[in-house]
Amino acid sequence: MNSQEMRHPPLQFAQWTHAMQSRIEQVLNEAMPASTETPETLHQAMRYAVLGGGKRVRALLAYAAGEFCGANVVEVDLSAAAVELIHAFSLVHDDMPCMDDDDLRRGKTSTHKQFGDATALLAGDALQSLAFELASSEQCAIGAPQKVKILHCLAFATGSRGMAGGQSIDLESTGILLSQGQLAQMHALKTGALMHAAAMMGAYTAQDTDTKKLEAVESFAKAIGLAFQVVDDILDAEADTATLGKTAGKDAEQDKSTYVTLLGLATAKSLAQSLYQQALASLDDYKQEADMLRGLANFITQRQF
Ligand code: GRG
Repeated sequence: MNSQEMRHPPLQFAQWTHAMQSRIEQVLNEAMPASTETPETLHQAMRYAVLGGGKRVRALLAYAAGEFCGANVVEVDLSAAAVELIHAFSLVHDDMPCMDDDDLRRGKTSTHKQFGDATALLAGDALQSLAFELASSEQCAIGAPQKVKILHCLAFATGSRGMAGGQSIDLESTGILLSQGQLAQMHALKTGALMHAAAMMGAYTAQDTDTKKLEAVESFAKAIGLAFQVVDDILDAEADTATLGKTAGKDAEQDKSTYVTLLGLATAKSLAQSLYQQALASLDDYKQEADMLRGLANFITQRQF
């Protein structure tokens, strides 16, 4: 694979992305309680936070890793939905005044501004529970051993050694200049852990995936998870609020260490490029079965929002 070719992803990847984004929207729509079901306000807030927005990168990672390992797309659906629900839950809580305090998310008013803090808190909690309910449900048509691995992976990535831990470090680090190593560690937990889980959940869906393939997914996910965050820092510094659908320049405003403040824009961009190459290198031993993962690496590093 010539990595330069991947800077212009084949049409096939664009079509696949579109199809998978529509698919996950439908899976989530059907899996969430109706807004008319009691308690209506809570269910409306949950649906508001999840549906009709977001790039669905984590679901795409689950689907692409599943495809790479030979899983059937239907078998990946509920894992992909679970990881998107956890992500949406984290965004709802992240936007609240006690965390990052932001009024805008995915181009619309953030959930706590729309429904109030108490309902937003409950909606986040309920989304987290729904994620585990779906991934463990009978409709999730995979074997019990795979299900246990998937649930363990998602629980670990969400907790204090994953996303919640990363957020805690983030809150404690405001106004403090972190080293590049400390920054990478914080992001590996806050953002990387869930991306890693998404990819591994897709991979675990397939039966009897060999260790070499699992290691390839693991090393791909680690590189691309960090690349995602480096690009996020670049976009926070360079893009505008309308394009991002969330408040731009937030990191500087809150005096946070970022890859841009630490390395400068040009070096941060080179780092994103080298992590992209690292992610591709994890897949060197594989042919077309890894094409959607390769396309996704390109999508993540070239994104504009
Ligand atoms: C996990 C127990 C527990 C509590 C929540 C609030 C919190 C702890 C964690 C926050 C984690 C967080 C918000 C990380 C930021 C990750 C990030 C870069 C989000 C933006 O992701 P995109 O660009 O968003 O994929 P879309 O809208 O496209 O889905």
